[in-house]
Amino acid sequence: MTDERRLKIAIQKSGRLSDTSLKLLERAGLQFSRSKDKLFWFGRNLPVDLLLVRDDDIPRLLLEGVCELGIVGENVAAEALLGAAARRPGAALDALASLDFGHCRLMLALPEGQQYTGPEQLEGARIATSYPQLTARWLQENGISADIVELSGAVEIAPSLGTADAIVDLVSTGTTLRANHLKAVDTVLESQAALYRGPSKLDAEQQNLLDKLVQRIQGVQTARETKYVMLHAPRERLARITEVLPGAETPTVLPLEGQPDRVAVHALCTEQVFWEHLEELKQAGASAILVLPVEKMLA
Ligand code: PRT
Ligand code: ZN
Repeated sequence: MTDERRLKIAIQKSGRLSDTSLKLLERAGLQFSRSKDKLFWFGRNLPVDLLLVRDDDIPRLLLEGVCELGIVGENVAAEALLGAAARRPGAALDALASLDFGHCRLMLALPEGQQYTGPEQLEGARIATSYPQLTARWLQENGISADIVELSGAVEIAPSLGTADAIVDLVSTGTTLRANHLKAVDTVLESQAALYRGPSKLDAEQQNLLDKLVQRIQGVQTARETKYVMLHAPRERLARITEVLPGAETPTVLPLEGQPDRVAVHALCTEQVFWEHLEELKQAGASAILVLPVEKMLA
């Protein structure tokens, strides 16, 4: 493929999403010639290159067709898209897959001592946030008119400085809020990292490559959630065992040498396997229970 037809994927250069995004692409079989501080890593085994940028730039790079795919938090994409759609109606990105990392919530938080009775108490209040678009939409959905104070960082100190009555900010563990004597009281948006596709037009060969990549990334995702379970069980308890195995397809049942009443059961479990499941399996008569990770899957 000529240089300009090579696909480009944007990920965060350094931050909470960087390592997991890169690992995901590597598990999908992409290899890059790394350059430690450059923004651009050349794809070695496929005509797919990597752009390493600030997460906030990813939606714009996709919308402008600089790259075809990007991994970014749903919070960042949603905020940018609301802004872009206001300037240019119809601006949109396709969310191809939620990636189950970078989980957080965009939340309304109040000073600890204050009661929260509902959004209506925000009428006329000053709300500090780095997410003015999402905050404005949420207020509008709730029929509230309030003042949005846009800050690019350190939003959590605004109430103690007296520049805001409340904040809307990202929360994961809640430690930052607690340290600033704030409490989260309402959710504006739940978020995780997701794979996005920009609107740029592709030729057939590029489209094929993109489809293959997306399928592989989805395959990595499914494999991460999937476990291969092997166990021994009394033949007569097979129905019960299959019932307990979470999200199992029809299990493979194999004879056990010298033990006509017992069989080996192998099953692909597409839902999380917890200790509780293993305990239930044991109770149902299973033994030698093994849970193995699945590295790759292609349905
Ligand atoms: O430099 P660049 O612009 O690329 O990075 P950034 O500083 O804007 O982003 P970064 O790396 O902090 O976060 C990237 C993405 O990770 C966010 O857009 C979210 O999608 C996701 N994410 C998940 C989070 C958090 N969890 C999170 N906790 N982003 C930010 N935070 C902040 C939160 O606002 C709080 O101030 O981390 C602080 C600690 O949170 P607590 O609740 O654990 O105390
Ligand atoms: Zn950022």
